[in-house]
Amino acid sequence: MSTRSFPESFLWGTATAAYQIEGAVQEDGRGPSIWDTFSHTPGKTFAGQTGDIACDHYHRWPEDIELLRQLGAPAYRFSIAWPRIFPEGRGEVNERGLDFYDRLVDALLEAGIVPFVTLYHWDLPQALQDQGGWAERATVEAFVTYAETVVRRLGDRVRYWITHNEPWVVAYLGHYLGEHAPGIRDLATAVRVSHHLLVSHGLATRAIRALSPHAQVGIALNLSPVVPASDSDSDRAAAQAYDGILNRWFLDPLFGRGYPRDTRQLLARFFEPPESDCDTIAEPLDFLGVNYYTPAFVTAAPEGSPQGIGLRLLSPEELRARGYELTDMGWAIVPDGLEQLLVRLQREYRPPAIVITENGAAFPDEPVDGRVQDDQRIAYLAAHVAAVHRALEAGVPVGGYFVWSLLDNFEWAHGYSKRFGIVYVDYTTLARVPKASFDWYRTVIANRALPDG
Ligand code: IFM
Repeated sequence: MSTRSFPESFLWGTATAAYQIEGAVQEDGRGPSIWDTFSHTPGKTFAGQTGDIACDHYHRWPEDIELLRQLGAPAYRFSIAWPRIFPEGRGEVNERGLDFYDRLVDALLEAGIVPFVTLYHWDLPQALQDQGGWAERATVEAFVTYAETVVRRLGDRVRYWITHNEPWVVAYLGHYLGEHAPGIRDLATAVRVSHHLLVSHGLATRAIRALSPHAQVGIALNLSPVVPASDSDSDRAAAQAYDGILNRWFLDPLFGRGYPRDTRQLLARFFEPPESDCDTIAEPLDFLGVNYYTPAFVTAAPEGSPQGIGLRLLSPEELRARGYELTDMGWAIVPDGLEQLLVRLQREYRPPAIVITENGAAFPDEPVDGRVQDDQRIAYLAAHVAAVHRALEAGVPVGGYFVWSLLDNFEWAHGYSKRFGIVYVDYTTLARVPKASFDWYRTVIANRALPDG
């Protein structure tokens, strides 16, 4: 009997997102999204790759549900493509788009799998971007209408809703660093966008509850412990500033404290969010979704650095020089960071429940004789699940853990060059090959425990 067992109610799962797996971008009335535009713009993604076909999940979903059934995980997290539901972002509903998710939800339930539905995983309808996108308050209203439309259709069967995935990434990679769609590079826009995302979260949460009183609503934040690169005052101040931008800017208003004062001051010359919106943002959460991959290692840097506010993140070379093992993304592998993060969240915010909505790693997997022996991923996942277990023992209310990702998929600007899946996808044939980590995870789920050792 393992000493690291998990409660029977613990929700094990895997996660995916619409644009990363679906393909079929022109099918059944789907409109274009900002990721179609961005990925088709030369120079934006690895080798010009796009999500046009991706894993072809739009056609192969029965096969993917069969994989989920074999895995035995009680839950599955996926996202809905807004442009399938509203091809123009608002206005006329595309019933065929809703039908797709309706069938998917029914099939999941038939397989005994609990759906966790993310409403916004980055594929804004291009028509809304043409009107200013998330920088415009009108997009908030369009999002709420979209959320209501989806909940009206699926809310009788879907209980768990995630409004947004990683609003920091949407704001900063999409609107400040320009590495994600829509490719804007303007800090003021990024801060404004972060505020609109949070307001839309609060309003959508209210709307979901009004339509579906049994709903459990959360948001998935990308959170990391922030580690100063040295003990110097300047590095420690930079780490404090970055913690404000990455973590507290989102957590504080969600948990009813308003925006953190230090970060507000730091960003005031770019955008000052109206305090009057803070009550809306603070609509109580049923659970906090945590996406964790790696800590952020921060050093002070002159004004005009990539982060624009006197700091920068350490590069993969610098991390390697410090002895960290890295994933294929160049991210340091630090499982203790997850435990620290969870303990901090519990101590400082007391969320009613936490769900690890994403955790996983990219490694350069290749099949050998039809088998993908991804031992590095197994080690990564085992160490992070162990960290979750330690947090549970310390009293953190973690209710679930979702591996990112079920399938190798379109890793945004990296295209198909980074493989996060526990199932290998051959992009020539679109064949799925469960990796060794799939078998490992299946055993953990079946035993509700990590093997000893
Ligand atoms: O693939 C992404 C996902 O869409 C959001 N969270 C991080 C993952 C890995 O980069």
